Amino acid sequence: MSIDYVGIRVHAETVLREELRKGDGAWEMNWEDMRGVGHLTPTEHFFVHSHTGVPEIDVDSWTLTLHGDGLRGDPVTFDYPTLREMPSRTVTAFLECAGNGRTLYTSQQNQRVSGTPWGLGAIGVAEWTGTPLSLVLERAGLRDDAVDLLPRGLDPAYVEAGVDYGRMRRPLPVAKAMKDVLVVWEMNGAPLTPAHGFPIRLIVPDWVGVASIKWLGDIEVSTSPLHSPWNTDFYRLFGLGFPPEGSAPLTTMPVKSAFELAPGARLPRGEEVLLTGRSWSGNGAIRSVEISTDNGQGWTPAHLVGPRLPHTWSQWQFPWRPTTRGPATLMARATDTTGVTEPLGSPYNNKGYLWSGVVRHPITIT
Ligand SMILES: Nc1nc2c(c(=O)[nH]1)N[C@H]1C(S)=C(S)[C@@H](COP(=O)(O)O)O[C@H]1N2
Ligand SMILES: [Mo]
Repeated sequence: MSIDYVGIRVHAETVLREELRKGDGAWEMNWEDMRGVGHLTPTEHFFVHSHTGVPEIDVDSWTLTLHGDGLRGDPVTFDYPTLREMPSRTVTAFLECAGNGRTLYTSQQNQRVSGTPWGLGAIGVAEWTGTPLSLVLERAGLRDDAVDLLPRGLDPAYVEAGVDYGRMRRPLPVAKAMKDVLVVWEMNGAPLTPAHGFPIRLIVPDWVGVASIKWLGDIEVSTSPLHSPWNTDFYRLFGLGFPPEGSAPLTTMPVKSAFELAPGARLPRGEEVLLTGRSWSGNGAIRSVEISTDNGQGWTPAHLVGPRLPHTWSQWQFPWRPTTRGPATLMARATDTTGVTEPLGSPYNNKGYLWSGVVRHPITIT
């Protein structure tokens, strides 16, 4: 089924699946659905994380306004056709929620955390097409002494426990904005779907997903540091071992690995299976991946296939013949080009952000 949405045909499923599964505007990718699929996550499988609801935006009257003391002059407004005529770039990049893997704090470390109960599927890789934010900022008259931006979404205000936090907005340093942030209108070769931010969103490569503001409406440009609840109250590490105000605001996503296999999958004894999966890191490309089928006693290199590039995942394969019936645990650990390897555990923080430990993937040999 498809429906007409402000002149663009999209799968109704893409809009409606937001209501499904995790509730609360959260929809998770199933890792087993990525097996045999190629490098990109098909849009209909891509995870969705929306804090309030999907705004209905009329693209003909939609505009993006840049304003603030970090501009040389008055506010500058861009409409949709103007943006789309700017020089464009297509980048393959992962987008991952800061809370991806949150349930592992509880299942593997017996710790209590709060937030959307993601497994490992709050990640996807897409081809994003848009114009560099640096060009938009230059056209708007960016001052040399501007330090922070505050991109803001057009979705309704976020209200939690009776507190109105206002519309989604998270400070973004000018240095990151000038480096590699894209003002995006296409995902996997098609206009953004409503769930993923139509008509325009940011993509902030390698950083926590919350930085990639959807349904972009305006950007404050400032010569002094900016704050919003999304870099003060949320998206910092809180808990024992962290200062009362939390860690520094979260930026880069840590290295992770996942099998393209359902948790609890059943594999036949004595038959060779090709285990497949993907590893990624916000620090850079993946250098190597190792697999353990015996609870982490022995580790054997997996075979990396396809591109090994920064900002995206690397796919890998590992042929394996299980020999003993019963429950078993598969583990994969990757090392990125900065030399960081997934440790066995992840440092606790009470909102369960930035899971970074090796995942114990339960299976049964039959
Ligand atoms: N305006 C707006 N932007 C947003 C959000 C939101 O709720 N509103 N959610 C953020 C979070 S927490 C994540 S993880 C990503 C998810 O993007 P996706 O739904 O396209 O996968 O969007 C980010 N951008
Ligand atoms: Mo998120």
